[in-house]
Formats: sequence, structure tokens, C-alpha cells
Amino acid sequence: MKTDLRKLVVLVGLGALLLLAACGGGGTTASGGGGAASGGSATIEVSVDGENLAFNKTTLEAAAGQQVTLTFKNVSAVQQHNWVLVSGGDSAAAAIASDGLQAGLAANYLPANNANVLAHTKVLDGGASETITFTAPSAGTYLFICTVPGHYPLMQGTMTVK
Ligand SMILES: [Cu+2]
Repeated sequence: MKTDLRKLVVLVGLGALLLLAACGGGGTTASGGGGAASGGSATIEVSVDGENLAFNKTTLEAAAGQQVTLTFKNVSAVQQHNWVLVSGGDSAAAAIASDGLQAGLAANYLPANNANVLAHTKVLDGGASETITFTAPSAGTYLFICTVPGHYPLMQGTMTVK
């Protein structure tokens, strides 16, 4: 009798563990626009405001340490654009844009080995898109910019990491 009860307790315990595993497993994906999630991953889509030198979103969100899958769609017919996440605020972003100009199109208008470049797409022609994955940095506010010549500082927004 006693051993039966013990077995029952073990079985109930196992069941609870399985339920927990089923709920927690697989990582959660935040669907839709802004893209913040408390889970292990987030999906973000960002585009361009037509032919304007502007992203279609100026604020994005993520959670620290989260794996972010970001798709950048350049919907412009003629303009090239990239999407670059930077740390260090305005002065760092300005330096990246300026050094990127020197680096040229072949380098995606990005300086080599600049630690303030946290994530980036290639320079995309009009109509092209690219999906990148990166780990969201520690909590804070980060700028995302386009470094195609003349587009910074018009083309920028902020990613808030919580
Ligand atoms: Cu641009």
C-alpha cells in the first residue's frame, strides 16, 4: 500500500514535469510587427517608407539575450538601403556612417571591425530583402540606421532592449 502511493506520487510528479517541458519547449516566437517577446526568440520585420529616406518603423523592441530574426525588406524601386544596429548612440552612429562611406558599397558602407556595429544586413537593391539573426544586446536603447551615403541621419530608429 505504501509503495503504491509512492509510485503514484512519482507518476504525478513526472506528469507535471512533462507538462512543464511541453509548455516551455521550442522557444516562443513573437509574431507580427514590433516583435518583442519574453521568450527565447523574436521575429521582426522592418521595411522602408516607400521612396522616402525612412524606415517604416522607428521603434523596435527585443528582450536582452533573445535570438532575433529580423527581415529587412527594401520596398523602394530605386534606392539602395541597409539596416544596421549600432551601440554607442548618435556619435558612434555618425562615425559608422562616415567610415562606411569611405569603405564603399563593396563593404556594404560599413567600417571593418567596428565593435559598435552589433548587427547588419547587406546593402539591398530596391525590391530585395534579407533575413538576419543576431542575439539582442543587453538592456538599453540602440539606434538602427541605414549607412547608404546621405541616408544617415534621416534613416534611423531605436531598438529598445528590455
Ligand atoms: Cu537607406
